[in-house]
Amino acid sequence: MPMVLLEADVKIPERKKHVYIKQPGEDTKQFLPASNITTIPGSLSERGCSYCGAKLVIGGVLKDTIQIIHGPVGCSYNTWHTKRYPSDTDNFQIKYAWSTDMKESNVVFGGEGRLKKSMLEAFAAFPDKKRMMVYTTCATALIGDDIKAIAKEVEDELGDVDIFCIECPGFAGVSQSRGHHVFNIDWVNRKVGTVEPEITSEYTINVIGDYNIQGDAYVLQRYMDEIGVQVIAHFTGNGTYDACRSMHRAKLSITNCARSAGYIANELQKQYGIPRMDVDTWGFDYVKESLRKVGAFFNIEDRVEALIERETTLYQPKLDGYKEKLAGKKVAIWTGGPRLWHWTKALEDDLGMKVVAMSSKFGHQEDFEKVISRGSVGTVYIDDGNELEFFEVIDMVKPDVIFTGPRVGELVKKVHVPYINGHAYHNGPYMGFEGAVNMARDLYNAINSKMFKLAKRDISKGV
Ligand code: CFM
Repeated sequence: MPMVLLEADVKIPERKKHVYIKQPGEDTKQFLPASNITTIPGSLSERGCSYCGAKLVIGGVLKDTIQIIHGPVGCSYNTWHTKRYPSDTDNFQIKYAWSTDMKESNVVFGGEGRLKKSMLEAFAAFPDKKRMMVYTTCATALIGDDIKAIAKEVEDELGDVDIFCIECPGFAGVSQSRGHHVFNIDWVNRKVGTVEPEITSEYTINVIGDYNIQGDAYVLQRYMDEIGVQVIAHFTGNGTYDACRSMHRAKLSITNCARSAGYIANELQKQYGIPRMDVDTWGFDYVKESLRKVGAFFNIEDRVEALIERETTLYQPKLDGYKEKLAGKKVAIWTGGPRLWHWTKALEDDLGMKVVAMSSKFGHQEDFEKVISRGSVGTVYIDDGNELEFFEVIDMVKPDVIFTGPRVGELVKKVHVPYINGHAYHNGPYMGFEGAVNMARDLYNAINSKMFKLAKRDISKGV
C-alpha cells in the first residue's frame, strides 16, 4: 500500500493520494503523490498564497527597489521578520515595508488614487531610489484597480523612474508557486533586454533561483569571482533591478531553485539562446559537481579544481567531524519542495544521516520525481501536509530533528523534537562548502541541545 491514508485524515480521505511511502523496487512511474492542486477543504494547509510567491520569494529580495503592496495592510505582513535575505545596501529591502493600506471605503470607491499618492510619496521619501515594484492583492484585483495605468502615469510624471507591476493576487493559483511563475514570465517579457550591462569577462553567467538566504549568494559570488566568471545578474539574491534587466547578455544561466525560477531560465534559453544549467549549490559533493559543470562549460577546469582543492582542504575535516557525530541520526525535511531533493541525498551522503520523512508545500510532479528518485525506501513523502499529519508522522518515523519553518517548528517543539529553520536557516549561509559545515553544525547543536533534554523531563514525577 504505497499511498497511505493516515489516521488523521479519516474525515478527509482524499488526502490519501498525497501521502506516499516508498517501497522496495518501486520507481516514479508507478507512484507519485498528487501535487500542485487545490488544497482539500478541511486540511489545514501550510501553503502561502500566489501574491506571496511573487513578493516574498522573488521581487522583495532585490536590494534597490521600493516594493509597494497595493492592498489592505495585512498583506504586507510578509516582510522583514519572515525571511532573512540580507544585502550589501544596508538591508534596504528588509528594513522597509510599503503598503497602500486600503480601507473599506477605498474598496468601495476604488483605490487607484490612493495607489498613485502612495507611489509618489514613496519615491519622494527615498529620493535615491528610482526603481519600484507594485503588487496587486486579492482586494485590489477584485475591484479591478488598473495598476499598470497608474504606474505609467507615475513614470511619465517623474521621468527618471522605472516601475514593474505584478498582477498576481493571492487567489491566482493554488499556492505561492503561481506567483513565481507570473513574476518570472512577466519579468523576462517586459524587463529583460532593456538595460545593457558592462561586460568585464569573456565568461558571463546569470545566477538564477538563489535568494541570498543568510548570505548564500555572497558565497556563490566569491566562487564566481575566484574562477573569473562575471555574474551579470543574481535573480534575485542581493540583486538589483537593472542587473536583472540585463540578463539577456549572459552566456550561461545556472539555476539552483528550479521550481521558483526554472521558468525564466527556460525563457532566456528560448528567447536569447542562453543555455540553462541546473545546479545543486547545497551539499559538499553536489557543490563540487556543480562547479565542475560550470568549469567544463567555459573550459576553465583548472581554476575550478584549484578552488575545490582549497575549499576541500579547509572544510572536509570539519564536515567529517560532524559526520562522525551525526551518522545514523534521523531527519525530516518539511519545506517548500526543492530543498527536499537538494538536501535528501546530500544529508545521507555527506553526513551519513537518514532522511525519514519529507513534506513539500507546493512542489509539482517533476519535483516529486526528483525527491523520490533521490530519496530512500521506507521514507514518507507528503504533498501539502497538514498539522495533524505532521504529528502522526513524527510518531511513526521518530525523527531526531526536523527542517521546517518557525510555525511548524514551534508545534513540533511541543512534542520535544528540535527543528532547524529550513527556509531561513538558523546560522547560515548553508550553500557552498562552508555552508555544508554550517548546516552540519546546526544539526549537531539542535540534536544535542541541553534544553531539549531538560524539556523532555516529566517534572510531575519529580526532578
Ligand atoms: Fe525555491 Fe526558495 Fe524553495 Fe521557494 Fe519558499 Fe524559500 Fe522554500 Mo521557504 S524559492 S522553492 S517558495 S528554494 S520561501 S528560498 S525556503 S518554501 S523550498
